[in-house]
Amino acid sequence: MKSPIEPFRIKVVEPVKLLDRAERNRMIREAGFNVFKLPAEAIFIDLLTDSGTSAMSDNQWAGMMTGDESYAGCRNFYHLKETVKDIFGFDFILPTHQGRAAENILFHTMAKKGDFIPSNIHFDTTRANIEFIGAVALDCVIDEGLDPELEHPFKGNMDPQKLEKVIEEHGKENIPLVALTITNNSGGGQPVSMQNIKEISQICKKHQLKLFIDAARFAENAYFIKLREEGYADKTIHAIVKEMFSYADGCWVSAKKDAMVNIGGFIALKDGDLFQKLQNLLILQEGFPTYGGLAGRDLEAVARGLRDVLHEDYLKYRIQHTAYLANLISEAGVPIVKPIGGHAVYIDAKKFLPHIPQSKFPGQALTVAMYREAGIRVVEIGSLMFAAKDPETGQWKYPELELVRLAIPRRVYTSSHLEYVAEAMVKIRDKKESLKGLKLVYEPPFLRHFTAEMEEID
Ligand code: P70
Repeated sequence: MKSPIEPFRIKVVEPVKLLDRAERNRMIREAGFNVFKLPAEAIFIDLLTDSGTSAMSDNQWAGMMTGDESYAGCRNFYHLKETVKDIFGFDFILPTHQGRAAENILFHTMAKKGDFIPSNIHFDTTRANIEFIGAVALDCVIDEGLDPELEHPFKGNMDPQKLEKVIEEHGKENIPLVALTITNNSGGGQPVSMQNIKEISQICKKHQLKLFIDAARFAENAYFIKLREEGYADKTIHAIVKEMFSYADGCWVSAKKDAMVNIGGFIALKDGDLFQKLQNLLILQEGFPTYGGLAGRDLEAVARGLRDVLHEDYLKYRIQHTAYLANLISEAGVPIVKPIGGHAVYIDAKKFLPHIPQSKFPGQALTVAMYREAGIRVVEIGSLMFAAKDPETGQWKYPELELVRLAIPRRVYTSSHLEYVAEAMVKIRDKKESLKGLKLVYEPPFLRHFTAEMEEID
């Protein structure tokens, strides 16, 4: 496969350095085998996340200089509000400092202890915010979405029958909202089809339930609809996005992904009464409603990033760039989630390292190996992130998928960086039997992957 051509040129560069093997070994030990605890300067290629790590365009940087830092009513807020209305169709917007702050405000306002919130698959911060208030986060993705090898164009889809069953079992009065994560990050960055958004929306309307979209990667999802869904090939991304959100009551966005900023987020919605209620908590926790935890300049960068990401030449390159790495890894015989998602390549660690059981964190073992081998930082999305103790039986429950994610920051790495990553994967493949499992020596009560510490098991 040919490497895709970047539809931009590089104006600013940032040096990166590869530490030698002995130093990398020391660093990963000192970090408790948790890559979140590594200093970024000890990393050569950072594929930990595509969140907040993208390169802003010259247009976004120019916009930063037009930041109006007034406490109330800054012009950049109005620019963002207009942009959101034009792209997503929502009248009301509440800026937040990032996605999880939006989740916190939304769920604290709308949900209570004992409620149920269905989604295709909740992302970890969403799940944690829901569970923190004593509500239950339910995943209703289609069965195909849980099989890493199965090819399906829209593996992020929610199963309408599973949703109907949840509504019947728990009662619509206990469901404050239905969520849809697009693209479905925890399921391999897989898209949700327009047809599915429409169908889920119809079920919600039938039961008078609100539908909210977790829209961090909305543009990548729209591009997949254009590529894969009948009737959308000739539509603009802008038109596809508008239609996607026309079926929802609102959305929350971590702007650190497709809006291509280093920090930012927002909630956008149709309902003015709900907006008023959300605003109260926003003021308490984030800031005045026209800045919500961000500087005026940050709001401007979000507004411009939302426009940048709609460019089709960019999205074409973005999806091909991810596919380029995925194909190199797959051709080397390393099992990956298929079809290839938008923002990342996901390796099936359960299949790749069958000698390490989930109780010994095979995904994390591979993550540690990537750093040791080549100074590459990736992230485990498996038992370290999601395994939970059943409160009744005390037994550990392990997630179906044990993945390692190689997330690709937007407009940051070239194809030769990706080739280096694939070469490192080949070296690990050749000695994979020697990789060791891990045990936890410290774990916090929630979102444990961020701060847990581990030891290798001999
Ligand atoms: C990621 C980051 C954040 C996220 C998301 C979706 C679909 C909400 C949020 C929260 C988080 C992460 C994971 C591993 C390593 C580093 C960072 N996703 N919804 O990389 O948004 O981060 O702005 O609070 O994907 O996928 P925010």
